[in-house]
Amino acid sequence: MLLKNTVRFNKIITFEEFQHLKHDKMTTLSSLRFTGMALSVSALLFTSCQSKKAENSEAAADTVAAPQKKLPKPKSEPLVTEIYTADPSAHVFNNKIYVYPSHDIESGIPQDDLGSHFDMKDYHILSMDSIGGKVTDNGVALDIKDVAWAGRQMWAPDAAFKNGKYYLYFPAKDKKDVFHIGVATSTSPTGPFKAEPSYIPGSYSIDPAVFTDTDGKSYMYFGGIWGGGLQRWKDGKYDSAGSKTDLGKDDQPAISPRVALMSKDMLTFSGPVKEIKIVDEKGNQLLGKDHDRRFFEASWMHKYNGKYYFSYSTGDTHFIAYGIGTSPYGPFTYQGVILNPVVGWTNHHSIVEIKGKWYLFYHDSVLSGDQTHLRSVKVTELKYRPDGTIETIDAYYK
Ligand code: FUB
Repeated sequence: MLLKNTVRFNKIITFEEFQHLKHDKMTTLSSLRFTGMALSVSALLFTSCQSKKAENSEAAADTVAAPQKKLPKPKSEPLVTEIYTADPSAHVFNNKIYVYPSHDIESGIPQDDLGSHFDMKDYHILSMDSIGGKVTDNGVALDIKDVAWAGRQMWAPDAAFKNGKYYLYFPAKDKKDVFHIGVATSTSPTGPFKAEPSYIPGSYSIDPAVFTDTDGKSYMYFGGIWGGGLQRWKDGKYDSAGSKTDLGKDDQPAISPRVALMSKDMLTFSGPVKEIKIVDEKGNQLLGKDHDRRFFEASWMHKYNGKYYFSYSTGDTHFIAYGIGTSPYGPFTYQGVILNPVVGWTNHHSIVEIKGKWYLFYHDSVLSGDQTHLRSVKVTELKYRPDGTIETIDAYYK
């Protein structure tokens, strides 16, 4: 009933207006539409007292905005189109490429700032022999009904190979509706995976990314603010009355992503969870108000020429940004943007070297007509400049 009382408006805005809007709330930003040089905004206004006539004329718009006309022309196509996929974590195991994505579905949950509309229930793993080659969807690898501790929302996963086993790491809300990170194992990279009875002790929030260094040590990077709830975790303790967004302290250091050393069996953390510092060129931590650069979610770690590259999404400003450091624990000095905003609210990626070339796996919502919770995984080449910085990628033709 609430969403049937919906009024939609369209407007052409200037680039400056767009920059301003980028800092607005999720519910408005998710409906941004790009139209070449101009940008079209389709926003939803919720009212509870529209006339009967208005209710009838908008009856078709009672879940999410219908796919709308002009979207920018993408440079890459979805890896698969039979299902919606997002949050791709790509790996090469035994010379084959595996992508561990979220499996987006339409479950009818209305959109909100906590991401309740991302109501995923299982994982499918994609595989291919080469970039541009045939992509196989290997079916359900893990279903939420087979995870004893999980209540809802299977979000962005990652995977690792060690000890002759494959490990699938995944965030989900527990039965008390708080995000933690689980692990499941398999003898095959495509599953099926068997989940451990409980989540990883000491784990919390979302978006695990597991990186194995050249010395064989593995680390999990994790965390996400707003719906991911990282702002509610201080010193490993959960504050159920905490903020729904961030700390609300613009001039204090922004909330930090987390890292933990993995145990040898890859099932637990073997050291304390640590905070990661992302700093500017003067060594000062990025501040809460620095929405264009501060960490929001979607951690990824890769190593290039002996340096550690920590990349992440800036969330409400929609960039994939990165910093470089000399230790897997940071600090990481902010360098710039790897991927400009894509169609859809979220931006999430992974970076992997395949046969001597580097690739960025990412997602957007072009295939679903800009429905922000129905995304598709894509891939494009990533290039380094001679000084080791990364060339910014734009996923669309101008
Ligand atoms: O897919 C659900 C959430 O959206 C992920 O966990 C975030 O990184 C964002 O992509």
